[in-house]
Amino acid sequence: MPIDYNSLIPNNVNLSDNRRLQRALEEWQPKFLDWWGDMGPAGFQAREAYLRTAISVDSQGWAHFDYVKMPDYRWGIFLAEPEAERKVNFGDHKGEAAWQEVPGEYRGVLRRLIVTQGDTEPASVEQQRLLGQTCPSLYDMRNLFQVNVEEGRHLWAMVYLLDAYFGRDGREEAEALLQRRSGDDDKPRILGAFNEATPDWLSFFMFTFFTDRDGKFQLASLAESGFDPLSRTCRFMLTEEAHHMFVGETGISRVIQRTCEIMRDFKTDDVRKHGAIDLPTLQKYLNFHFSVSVDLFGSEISTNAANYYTMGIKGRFDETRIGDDHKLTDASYKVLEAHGDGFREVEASALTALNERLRDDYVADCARGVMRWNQIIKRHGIDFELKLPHRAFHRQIGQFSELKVSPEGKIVSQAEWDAKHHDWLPTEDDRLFVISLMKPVTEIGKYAGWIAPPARGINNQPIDFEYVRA
Ligand code: BYC
Repeated sequence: MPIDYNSLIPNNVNLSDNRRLQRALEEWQPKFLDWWGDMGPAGFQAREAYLRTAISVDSQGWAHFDYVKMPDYRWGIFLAEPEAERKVNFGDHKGEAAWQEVPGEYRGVLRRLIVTQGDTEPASVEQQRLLGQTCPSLYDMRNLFQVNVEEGRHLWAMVYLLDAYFGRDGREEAEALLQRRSGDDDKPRILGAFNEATPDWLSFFMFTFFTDRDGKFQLASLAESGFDPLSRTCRFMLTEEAHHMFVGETGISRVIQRTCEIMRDFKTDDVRKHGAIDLPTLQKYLNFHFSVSVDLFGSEISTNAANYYTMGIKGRFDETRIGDDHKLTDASYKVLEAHGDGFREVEASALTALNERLRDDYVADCARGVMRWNQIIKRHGIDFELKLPHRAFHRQIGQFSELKVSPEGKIVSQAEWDAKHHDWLPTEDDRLFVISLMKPVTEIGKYAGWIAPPARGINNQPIDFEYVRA
């Protein structure tokens, strides 16, 4: 079904046929716009940015590029096309027709998952709110705004599900999504990583690489859901998520590129005095963002995760491509546990180990990106390798949160942690240095000195295109 752009809320869900839902969303819309005005990109609401908007949800050319002021962005409700005869593909209900309504007994659990997912979207916009003011180029500023408006749309996606399927409770949750605030002591966002600050562009690129990638894996698992509207919503969200991870991966690639050029040209490791970010500092930022993002997968052993699966609500990554019984009642899965001053693998029930399995998929995906970053370093003939820290390093969630663990995976004493953690995580000095580089560069075609220009522009435009108009 095509997207209806004539109604107040663009949609491909026949909103005009459902007056109750339409009214609920139209009441929420001005509150969303107020929130966007207060918490969206600060200082740039009146500027025209070259943004893409969905015009159709099929794989061919759903994106349309044009200049738009962010408050005029056509946020709407877009679900991937339904799959004919779709089934519940895992858990106790495997083989039944996928649900078009919420099964009464799973209502609370489903609502909670949708709220948790929904909460991350406005949180990230809040975290990135001030970054436009220190952008390294108009190209980067445009990418930031693209990410921001799409996170806003992902919030719309979850609010649609809450309003359409959860009645009054859903409406209350939709309001609450606009009331919590990232980092707020009294009403913080739900998940840890979404209360961390994103004060500079290095953090932003790391966030879009590592934390948006959690989004990829969580959305992919929810896209397997037996609750079909959730599945279709997440499938379309995933197409937008890909660009966010591209921003992160290429952003860090460009930082590395510039650092390596300076190391090579000036024959020095001390690139800070040339206004670039040294590789050890990049490693520390990587350690930080990886560790807060692996926390987002929850505990290694989780009855919540087992229940979501058995209920048919949240599957595994690529569930339908896995060749097993999709019930997992008798299956096992290897998880790590602390042993001596290191770790060992033990067999756990595959159902309760589902968070860990998804984390494994995630870590492997991160490792591929880090390998591509290392190729840039290698091409410059530099002997340095970025590494993912051990998954038990710097954890706040799960069994490893009790331990102090080095990036190499050695369990260390509190005293050793205190002595070494400034080599492993960004120090106040590192953060101040990175922030000192964050001077806005807004001349067309110019790029800050700490980051290389991109290889190509957006939508085949040149890199000196006016991505955001003055
Ligand atoms: N911080 O059984 P456990 C994205 C809580 S990112 C704080 O271990 P479970 C995006 C947990 O809630 C994707 N609390 O975990 C990216 C539970 O609380 P209760 C977001 C945490 O439930 C960038 C307790 O600890 N989507 O889209 O199996 C920009 C024990 O729970 C954390 C989703 O997360 C944490 N890190 O799994 C924009 C998908 N971890 O029950 C957007 C939906 C756990 O004791 N969410 N807890 O009160 C889920 O699937 C699950 O809620 C989780 C946790 C995977 C997060």
